[in-house]
Amino acid sequence: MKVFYDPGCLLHDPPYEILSGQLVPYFESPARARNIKHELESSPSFKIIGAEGDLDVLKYVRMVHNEDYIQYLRTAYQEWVEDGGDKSAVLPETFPHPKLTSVLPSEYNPDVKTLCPIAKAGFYCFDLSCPITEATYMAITASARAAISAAKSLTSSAKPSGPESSVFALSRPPGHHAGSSLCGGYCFFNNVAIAVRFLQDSHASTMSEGSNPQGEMLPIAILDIDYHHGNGTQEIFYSDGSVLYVSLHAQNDYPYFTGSTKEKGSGEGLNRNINFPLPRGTTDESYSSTLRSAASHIKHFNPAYLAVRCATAPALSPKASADLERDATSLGVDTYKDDPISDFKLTHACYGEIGRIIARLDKPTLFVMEGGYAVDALGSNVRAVLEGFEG
Ligand code: Q9C
Ligand code: ZN
Repeated sequence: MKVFYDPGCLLHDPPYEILSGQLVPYFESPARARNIKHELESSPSFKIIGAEGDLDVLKYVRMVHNEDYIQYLRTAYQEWVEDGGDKSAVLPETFPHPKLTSVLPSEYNPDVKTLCPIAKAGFYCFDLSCPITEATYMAITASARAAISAAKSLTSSAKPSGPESSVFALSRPPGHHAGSSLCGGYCFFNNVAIAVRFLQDSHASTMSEGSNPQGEMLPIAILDIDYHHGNGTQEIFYSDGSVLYVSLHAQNDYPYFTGSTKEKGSGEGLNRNINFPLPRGTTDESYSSTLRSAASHIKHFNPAYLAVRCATAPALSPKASADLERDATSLGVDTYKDDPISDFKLTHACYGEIGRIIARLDKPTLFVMEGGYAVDALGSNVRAVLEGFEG
C-alpha cells in the first residue's frame, strides 16, 4: 500500500496542553508520526511516498474551511507576538459561549477583525488543545497536502477496488474535530474532509457538462473509527447529501456535546449522518460487532442513495456510479487499551479485524490518520489495520 507523508507535518510541536486540570506535555506530538513511519518503513508491503510538492493545497482547503478562518490560522501567531503574547503559542482565554451572548440582539455580530488576538483565539477555537505555534500553519498545510496527495493517487489508480486502489495518508496534526471555521481537539484543517472534496472535484472535472447536467457530486462515505466523535467532519457534511458520515466513538467523553444517535443530518443530508456511541471500557467483541453494523449501513445505504441520485442524473448508470464510489476512513487508534487519554479496551488483535471488516466493503479506500497517543504502539496498530485490510 502507498503511504503519503510530508515531513513538514513534524513542525507543529507545542510544549504543553491543559488536561484534567494539569499542565502536561502535548500528547499530539511529532513522535507519533515518526513512530508510524518507522514501523511502515520496516515492512515491504508499504511504500512511503513524499507528498506532491506542487499541489494547490489552499484550493482544496477553501472547499472546506471559511476564508477568514484560514487567514486567522495563517496570521494568528504573528499578530499574537506583535501584541506582546508569549512566544511559545497562541491559546484562547474566553469563548463566545451561547449563554454569554444569549441576551444580545440576534443581528449583533462582532466584527471579528477588530478583536484583539486572544479574543480571536477564542472565536475560532472550542477548547485548550490547539496551541498555535510559529510553525503550525506550515504543519497543517503539510498534513492536508499528504491527504490530498493520497486522494490524488486513488483517482489515478486503474482498478476500482482492491489493494491497488487503497492508500494511507500519514497526516498529523489530525483533522476530524476541525469544523468549517473552528479548531479544537488537536485539529486545525479537516484533512479527510479536504481529501473528500478533492475526490469530488476531480470527478466533476472529468465529466463533461452534458453528462452531468445537475452537477451531481460523487457519493462518498466517511467511516470514522477514532475513539472521539468527529464533530468537525459531522458539521462540515451535516446537510450534504453526497457524503455519508458514520462514526464509532466513546459516549460521554471528549468532545462531550456531539455524537449522539439523534444527530442524523439535515436537509439533503438527512439520514446521511450516523453515530454509534459506545460505552467506556468497550472491548474487541462489541467494537467489531458494532463496526460490522456500521459497515452494513454503508453498504445498504449507498445503493438506495445511488438510486435517488441516478433518478436525477440519468447519464450516471447505477453500475458506473457504484464503481466510482469511494470510502474514506478516519483512522484513529486511540481505541487501544493502553491509550493514555482514552477508555476503550481494544487489543492489538482487534486492529487486523477492523481492517478486514473495512475491506469487505470492497471500495477504493482512503485511510487518513487521526488520533492515537500510546506512541510506542501506534505504528504496529496502524499497520495491523492496513495489513488486515490488504488480506
Ligand atoms: N485541553 C483526537 O484524537 N483532549 N483528538 C482534551 C483539552 C483533547 C483528541 C484536552 C482530545 C482530542 C484527534
Ligand atoms: Zn481521537
